[in-house]
Amino acid sequence: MSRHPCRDISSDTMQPGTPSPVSWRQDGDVAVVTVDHPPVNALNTAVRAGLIEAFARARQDATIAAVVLAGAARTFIAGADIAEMDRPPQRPSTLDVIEALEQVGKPVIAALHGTPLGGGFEIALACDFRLAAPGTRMGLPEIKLGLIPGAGGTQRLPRLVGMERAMAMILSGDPIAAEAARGLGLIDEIVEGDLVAAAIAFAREAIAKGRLPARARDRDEKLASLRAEPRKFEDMAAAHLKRTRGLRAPACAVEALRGAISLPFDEALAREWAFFLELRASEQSKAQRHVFFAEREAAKIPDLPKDLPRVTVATAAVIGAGTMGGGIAMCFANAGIPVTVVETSTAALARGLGAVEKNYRATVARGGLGTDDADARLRLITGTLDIEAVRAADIVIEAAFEDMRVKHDVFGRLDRVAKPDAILATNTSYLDVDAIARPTARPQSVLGMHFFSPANIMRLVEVVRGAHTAPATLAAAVATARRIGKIPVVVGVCHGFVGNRMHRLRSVAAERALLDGALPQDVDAAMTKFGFPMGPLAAADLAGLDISWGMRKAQGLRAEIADSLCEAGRYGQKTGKGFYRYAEGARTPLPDPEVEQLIVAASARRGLAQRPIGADEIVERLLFPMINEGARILDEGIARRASDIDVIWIYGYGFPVWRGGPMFYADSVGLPHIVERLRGWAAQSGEPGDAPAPLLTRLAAEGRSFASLADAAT
Ligand code: 3H9
Repeated sequence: MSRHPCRDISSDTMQPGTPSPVSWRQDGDVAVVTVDHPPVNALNTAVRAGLIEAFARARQDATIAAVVLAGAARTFIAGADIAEMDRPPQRPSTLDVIEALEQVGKPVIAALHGTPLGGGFEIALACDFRLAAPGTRMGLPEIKLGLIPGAGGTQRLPRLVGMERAMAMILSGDPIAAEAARGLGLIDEIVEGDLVAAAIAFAREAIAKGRLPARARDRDEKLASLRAEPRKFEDMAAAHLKRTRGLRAPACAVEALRGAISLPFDEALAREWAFFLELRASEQSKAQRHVFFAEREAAKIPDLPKDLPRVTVATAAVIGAGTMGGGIAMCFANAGIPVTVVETSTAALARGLGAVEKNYRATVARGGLGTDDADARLRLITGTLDIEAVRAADIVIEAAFEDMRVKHDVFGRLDRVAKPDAILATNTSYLDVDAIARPTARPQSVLGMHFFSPANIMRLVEVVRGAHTAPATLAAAVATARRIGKIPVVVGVCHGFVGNRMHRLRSVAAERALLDGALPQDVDAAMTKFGFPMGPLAAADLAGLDISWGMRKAQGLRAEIADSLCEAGRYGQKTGKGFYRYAEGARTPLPDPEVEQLIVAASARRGLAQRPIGADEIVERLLFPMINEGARILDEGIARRASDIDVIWIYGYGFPVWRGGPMFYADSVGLPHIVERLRGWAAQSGEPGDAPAPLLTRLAAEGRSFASLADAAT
């Protein structure tokens, strides 16, 4: 009878005649079991069934004395099949696989390469020995999907490396390199050359020695002392849980880990499994799984010809050494690509490069980078006042002042000096990319690459495809963005593209909520409770209110409250006053009675009656108009997929990943509810722009969701 606790899940039989993704070959008395299920050997039902069959055969076959378990092609097993998780769990489970493995009764050696992750790493932890190829990165990333390890990871890992390391690995989800794993005793040997051949040789030695090490489940030496000092566990857990507000998985991970010191192994395993099933069915994990696939989908541009030449960027140039230009230059240097920064004055160049150096030194001081690494990166960044220096660059990113005349001047010069096949990108956040391309004789080489601030940290890049951008330029820009560690999302040309266009609607809605009676601290508290790391008004204070004021003035627009604040010299944190006040040198927003008076006066001028507004209403009022704009953006083909909009908001604007992004969130709320609310507000305001967008109305009426939409054209 099955020893583990997942007996209740339904059983699935493999389609007869389907070739198994798990192969078996014999090298003398060593069985080599190989998982071959591209692209990453994910543990789907067929892989699990194949592994159980192979382990049973190894147990029964008297000619077999040891087993090597390996992965074909690019990696060992990279975890459970995430795509299967939207369906009910199927037997056999990964726990069944591990039970079969532990019953082999002969040495089982895991031959690890690529990314042994999640369930794949958990299987490896149950093996008797683990060898790894150099460069292997292994770990338990389940937390990033709103899950916890469900196949013994929370029990075997602390037994092998101690609770402190195990908790850090499980709660961060970050993988560790083979060398670090070797240091922790997780890996027996790092093997250069033919990994499987080395594992077979290792197996022969193990057979010759005749004795197996204690299995991970039976080891206790790394946990015994912690049992005597339970306070230590609580302190570790509290430190990890400090920053996980709103998330269920980290709390479950801690509880499952607690089982490793408070319960017998099998009971703790049952508890881990129960948490895993709870999380697997949770809205938070569904949202995070959606984001996992959305992020990968966003990089796909289906209408590009398949046979485009591969462009490799060897050198880059950035025009402008301001905050954005410096940050973008760091992205290239961090990826090992030499980059030239062009400025117009010695002072601006010195200031910009000085800021970059300060940034690297701060990272070194925090322990995030070695001094040698920082120096090497700094050496890759060269400053110049001579635009001729871009001649060698494969990509030029313009990060100059947001003014069309400045952009025209820069692109006119770039056209004269850049090499013929260089990518010419603008980092504009709002301006028309087609207009920016106009002074060049090569609009096919021009596009937008909109980085987010701070550019060296934020992962999003909106890649803006102009009317004349050539497919090869677009593909090369997307590939370059990925190479420098960014998440590129292709968008079309419109004012503010996707992110800032929706963001403007949220700012307008926040203004309206203030005019109707909410206080800045109410708005921000509602949005941080929803899951944003910072409220929109505190974030506006941080960015500087004068920037959007300037833009509104240029467009003849007015924001009653934000403009009144600027007129009173309150530009945000930089002046110590904005929507909030700030103590000298401090960044904590403090409610300010002066602002309250200013809001009441603005509201009275408009003849509005103020009333208290609850947190739920604030969230709806700020998010639903944004979602409505997202529907228009989709309808116009500015974004290709609803999920692309989700990726933009998660990686560019701090939308909580466990809500899945605004469009996924809209689907989870229900589109009819959003349409009803928008209709109500539009009736009150009388503004036609507040009415529900045609696409949103149609989907709601048809009982459909944003997720049901096929690709739109970008
Ligand atoms: C788990 O294991 C729970 C356990 O505790 C079990 C409990 C019982 N499933 O990222 P890439 C696809 S939870 C399905 O572009 P890379 C991906 O969608 C799981 N599909 O490549 C993409 O498809 P497409 C724990 C997966 O080289 C293609 O593979 N494991 C999975 O940049 C290539 O992916 C994880 O969380 C999967 N597990 O990075 C690992 N993984 O080409 C998640 C990938 O159609 N995966 N795909 O777009 C990763 O972190 C990265 O994909 C990996 C490769 C590092 C493996």
